[in-house]
Amino acid sequence: MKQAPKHPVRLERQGTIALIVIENPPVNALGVAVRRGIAAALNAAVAHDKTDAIVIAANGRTFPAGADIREFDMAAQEPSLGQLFDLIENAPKPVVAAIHGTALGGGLELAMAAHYRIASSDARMGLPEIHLGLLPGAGGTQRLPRLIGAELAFDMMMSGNQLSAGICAEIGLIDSVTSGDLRSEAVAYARTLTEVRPTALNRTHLMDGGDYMATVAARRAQVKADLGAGALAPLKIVDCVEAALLLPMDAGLQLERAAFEDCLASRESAGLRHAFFAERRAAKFPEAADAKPAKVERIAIVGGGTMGSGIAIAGLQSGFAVTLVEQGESGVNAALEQIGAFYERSIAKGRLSEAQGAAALTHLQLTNKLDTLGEADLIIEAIGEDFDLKASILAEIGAVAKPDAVIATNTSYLDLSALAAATGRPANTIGLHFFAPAQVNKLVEVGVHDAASAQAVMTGVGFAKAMGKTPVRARVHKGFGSGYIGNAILEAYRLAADIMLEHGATPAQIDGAMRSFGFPLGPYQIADMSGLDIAYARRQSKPRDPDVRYVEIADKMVEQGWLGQKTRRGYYIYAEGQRTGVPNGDVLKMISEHRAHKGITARKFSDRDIRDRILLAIVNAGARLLGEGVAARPSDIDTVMVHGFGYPRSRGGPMMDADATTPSIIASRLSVLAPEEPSLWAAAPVLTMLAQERQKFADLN
Ligand code: 3H9
Repeated sequence: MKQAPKHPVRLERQGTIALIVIENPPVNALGVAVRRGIAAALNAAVAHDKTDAIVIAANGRTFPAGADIREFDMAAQEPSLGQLFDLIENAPKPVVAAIHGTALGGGLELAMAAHYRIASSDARMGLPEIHLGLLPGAGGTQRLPRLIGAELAFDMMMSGNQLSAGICAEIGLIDSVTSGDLRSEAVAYARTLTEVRPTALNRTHLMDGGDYMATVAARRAQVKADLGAGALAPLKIVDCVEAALLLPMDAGLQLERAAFEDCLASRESAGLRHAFFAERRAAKFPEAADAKPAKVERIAIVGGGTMGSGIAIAGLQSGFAVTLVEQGESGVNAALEQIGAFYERSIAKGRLSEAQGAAALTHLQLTNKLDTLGEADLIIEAIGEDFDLKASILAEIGAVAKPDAVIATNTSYLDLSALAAATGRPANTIGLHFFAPAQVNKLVEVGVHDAASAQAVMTGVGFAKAMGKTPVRARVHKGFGSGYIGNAILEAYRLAADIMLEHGATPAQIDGAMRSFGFPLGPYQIADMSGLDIAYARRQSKPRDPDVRYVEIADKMVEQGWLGQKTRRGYYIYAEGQRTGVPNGDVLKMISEHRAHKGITARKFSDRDIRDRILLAIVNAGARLLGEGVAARPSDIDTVMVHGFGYPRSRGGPMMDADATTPSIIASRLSVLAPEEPSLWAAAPVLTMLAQERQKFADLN
């Protein structure tokens, strides 16, 4: 963990104005040293008889982006943010917050405790605590409704969205916006101030709650209906706003403090905070020590199907020039239709203006000529999963790409080393495995093989980050055939589920059990959505491991032409145009015939049995990937499962969940299941090691 600078706050003077400058890179988080520094500087500034007013500003990227989240798991140290903000609010001389970058969470609460606020025109403000399972706990829930009214305060706190400086000025959250030099404008503004503006704390009267009580009741009902009674932070936000309307400030602050502590102690917040840091940790690749990302301006994508078009859209949306190569005129037209449909939808929904949509499309070049690839800095092959076809296209790409271009394949399970060799320049070739829909899903597995150069890997990482994606390193291993991290785990997940189908559970029961755990969809709903033929082709393309049990049910369905939603018949039957179906009785009949044929007697599985077996298989597969060096850290697996497969983010991920149970209990529960299917449930060596050493997966992060 990085150490905060020893003196992260400086006090300067510009005539009669005292300037308190925070400098705690990278985001000026309000850790203990910063809080102490601000308090000391403020006291000194107030004590100085030549001080007329005080400006609080920050150096570097941003005004504080919040409390230091890393401190939440440590013992509290004074002054707390609440104590510091009381000090600011009660200062006898006017205090101005000078905001640039992103004033978030505790950073915005700091600004609200000041008497006046001025911001750069490109600054953004928000209270994103809800994304961490928290609420603004340093006065935000009390000061914000008093400044902008309960309705808008709810919107900001419930969504966690950032608002532009212009909008903040319109709604009364800040006093002034400048496109000039913020620091000098703030000092000039401070010189005009003659008095401390009464702030929330100074108010003796209560806020008039009468008009707002219906709003509060409606918000509470809405949260319960949308999220259920277990949605701690949203419900507590409603309680706090209600308190802001009905109680004096001090009582409201006390209630907020207790509500914040409750949220902080919740499993949900621990999971969300873990997910936040896991994503950032995942983006740290060891190759960064040896190389920096090369500049990427033009990307090219070969293959304009759903995946290729999705990557093209993601590229356009992030400001890259994009060449999309498809075969023949019909391929080009189909890709254009998909991309055009995205922009039409986005414009219709008001997410983009017509001008923005049209401007993005001017950076798209659609062609059927491979020789256009010579201009691209990064070329992504995104055709179907057929090794020979991919190898021959990659060879053609290798022949025309410019010498320093990076070539990437979007394969999800084919042999990356062999595909890289096919380009004739394996050092420049990596895997970039996007997840559908690529224009939305943030996950990209960066496939690393023995011959790949650090430069190529880092260029892939830099490109993924520039698209706002979360890159996760996945090293190919011997016998690579099940995919990188995500698909390898999904394979274990499905096998655990299929074994239960053979033994008496139904697809709907398994799907329901996994939904009740928090997955948005169960495994058979996903199979129907993806198309059963895709996984079938993958199974057919590789030799079967004789040590791994094979369940033929899905193969039999494909042979019947039941491919899922695309044929309106899969594990479920779908009415025309519907995406949710009813259980397919023919599949249930097929499963029971299959069971009889194999001589298996059906037994009952409770929802808990189902979840246990699947979750144990997932954790064990994750542990195996760690042992094989495919995944670098347990938290990378968590990131992949949360983004790629809808593992509930509020649980952090499967490896964090396993730590909560403890690896030794996981190992002993696995030992009960292992005889049924050792390939799935015999504890992986890493798990056994952790159990023996009484360690946790987190120790390997
Ligand atoms: C809060 O304020 C509670 C209060 O209401 C009440 C308290 C009592 N703390 O994201 P990036 C690190 S809760 C510690 O890659 P970007 C981050 O881990 C907080 N560290 O950059 C990373 O470290 P590393 C409410 C933090 O430009 C580095 O900074 N605030 C914090 O893509 C760069 O981060 C939030 O939830 C933090 N608060 O995005 C805001 N924030 O270099 C959370 C960041 O070692 N932060 N780091 O990997 C963000 O949303 C983004 O970081 C931000 C910059 C938009 C600011």
